[in-house]
Amino acid sequence: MRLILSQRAQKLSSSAIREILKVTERPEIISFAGGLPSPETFPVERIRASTETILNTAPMPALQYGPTEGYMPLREWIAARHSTGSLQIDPADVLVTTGSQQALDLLGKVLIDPGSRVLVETPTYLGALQAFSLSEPAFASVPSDENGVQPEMLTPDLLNGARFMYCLPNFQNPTGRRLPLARRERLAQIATEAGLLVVEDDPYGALSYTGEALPSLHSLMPGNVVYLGSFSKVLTPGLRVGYLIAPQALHRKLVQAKQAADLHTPSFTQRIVHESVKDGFLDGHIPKIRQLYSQRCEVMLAAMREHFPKGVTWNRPEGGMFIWVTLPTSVDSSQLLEKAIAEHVAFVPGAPFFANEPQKNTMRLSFVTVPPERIQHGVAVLGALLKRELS
Ligand code: N5F
Repeated sequence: MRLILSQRAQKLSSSAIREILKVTERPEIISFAGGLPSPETFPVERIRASTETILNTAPMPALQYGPTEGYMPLREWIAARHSTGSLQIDPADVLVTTGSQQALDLLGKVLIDPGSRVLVETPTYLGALQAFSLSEPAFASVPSDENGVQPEMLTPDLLNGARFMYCLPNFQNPTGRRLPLARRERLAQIATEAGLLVVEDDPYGALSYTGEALPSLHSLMPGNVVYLGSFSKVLTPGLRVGYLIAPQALHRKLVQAKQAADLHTPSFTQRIVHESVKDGFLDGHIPKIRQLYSQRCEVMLAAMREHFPKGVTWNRPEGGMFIWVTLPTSVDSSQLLEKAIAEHVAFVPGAPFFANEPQKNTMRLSFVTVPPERIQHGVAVLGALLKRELS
């Protein structure tokens, strides 16, 4: 066979996370690598009951092909969930996707030409960089600090010709940071004035440890935003149900791209999600997830204070699943990872999260799937390793 790959395929590379996940499947490894939600939070009984109800009451449509746009009762539920006093969302603007990862893929396909400027945070979710990269954009990194993207840095030069800006305002992957209200408002003002489309990716928004939420960019400038949501981090990722909310002109194109990609997200899993959430289940369930994650976050922060040497810094997340660590510039975290894996601890090196100019001395730690004693042990191992590196 003569295999001639497209130029696009030749440029493809594997997600650093997915590669590391292969290693971390080994039971002896303490993994701070995956952005996997904690399986302890999966509502197995609820999903079993929903599945039975569906198979008893509506087996045929659940097992049949369905519309590309998604299962209408679920679209209605999503629209109602994201409507606020001032913002009423039309279910027609909702598109159910196969995880929000698919929304990223579809957006790349319909918005990016080779060389198109796409604005991203520094750093940003590597799965989005991977999805957009297939369409060969020119990424422009918007300067960001520990509070997130800096709207004032969106100069006319940077905005010029940008197809969209990809933004993660809540408990960002990979840094765990949350964009303060004043920056959200300023960003909304600048984007509206410039006519800039903003892609707001929000899988972690519900996981605020105190439960207190900030207004979404979508609510501040609905005409300018595509909002991406997901059931992965509040219900279960294995059902692969996410969604986007987009203005109609863009929505139509995304539907066409999805027709080509997978016809529709499985009828069965959409109905399981809907049956599980329709009676307010998440309002009781999400606080349990928040409590577990905030406890584990505290355990990791305390262990880091105890074991990490001087010169290593990190943030204190107010929600979500990640802590972002900055090491002295002499340490390359991908080399550190090899040594850590030899000692049965894994994390994700920071470099792949940068679209340009990777900061190799950074790493992402996820604390949510690891029980407290193993968090303490894993952090102690990393701390000892770092002390050796820096001595
Ligand atoms: O909705 P879903 O499950 O497709 O989630 C995709 C996604 C979209 N946007 C952001 C910001 C995300 O963090 C994710 C999921 N991220 C996980 C991570 O670790 O970064 C995915 C890890 C799971 C894996 O690659 O197996």
